[in-house]
Amino acid sequence: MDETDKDRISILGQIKEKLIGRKQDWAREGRLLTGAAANPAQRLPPGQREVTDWPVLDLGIQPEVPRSAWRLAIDGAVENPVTLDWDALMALPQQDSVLDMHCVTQWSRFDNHWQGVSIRTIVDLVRPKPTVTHVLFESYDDYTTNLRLEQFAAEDCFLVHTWEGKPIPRQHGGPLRVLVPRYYLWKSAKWVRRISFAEADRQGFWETRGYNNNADPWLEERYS
Ligand SMILES: Nc1nc2c(c(=O)[nH]1)N[C@H]1C(S)=C(S)[C@@H](COP(=O)(O)O)O[C@H]1N2
Ligand SMILES: [Mo]
Repeated sequence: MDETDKDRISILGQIKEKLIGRKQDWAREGRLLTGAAANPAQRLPPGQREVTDWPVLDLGIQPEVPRSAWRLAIDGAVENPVTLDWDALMALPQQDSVLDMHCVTQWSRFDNHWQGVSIRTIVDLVRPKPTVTHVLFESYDDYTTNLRLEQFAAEDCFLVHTWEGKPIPRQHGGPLRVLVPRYYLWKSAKWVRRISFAEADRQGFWETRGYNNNADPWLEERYS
């Protein structure tokens, strides 16, 4: 491998059309719904079970993004759009957090130790205009997902690069992924390459395929 190969972004794998179709069927059929909402004080949301491994879920494509080639654009309706490279990301204040994950396929994983940059830091850096209502994420595998601004600007939302003291592995979205722990995990974009602040909502990959736009696990907002 020469210098240029080492610094190149490669896209490994193939889109799993069958798996995507099956998940769309689940949404159409309302699979896995218990019909019982719960208070977030109950740690395990309704219809979920705790796992101790960490399942991998994606569209079948796992981009390999070397840190040297990694860039994150944060733009849209903001006063100060930026494109971060790895050094610029690491120069921002770094924080530790311990947060749970809840996947719509029914697994929840507790007490994950993360390191990364708080979304509060990102918001202070780019300064969204007062008219911003939504955020759209775009990833190196062309995955997209969307949130309302107040879901994303919550104090438990982070851009994370380290899990349990080690770099987040490629299959889980390394070098950098979003973590929005209060909502189903499809809202947490892996391999994120662009975060755009917007004055209108634009639905993402699963949101346009029958999955709930809000995605609160305690309200069992699995499907739309
Ligand atoms: N870029 C990207 N992010 C993604 C996905 C994806 O396919 N591509 N899948 C989502 C879904 S459906 C889930 S459940 C979680 C899974 O994260 P994990 O593989 O680290 O468990 O990532 C979310 N973020
Ligand atoms: Mo998922």
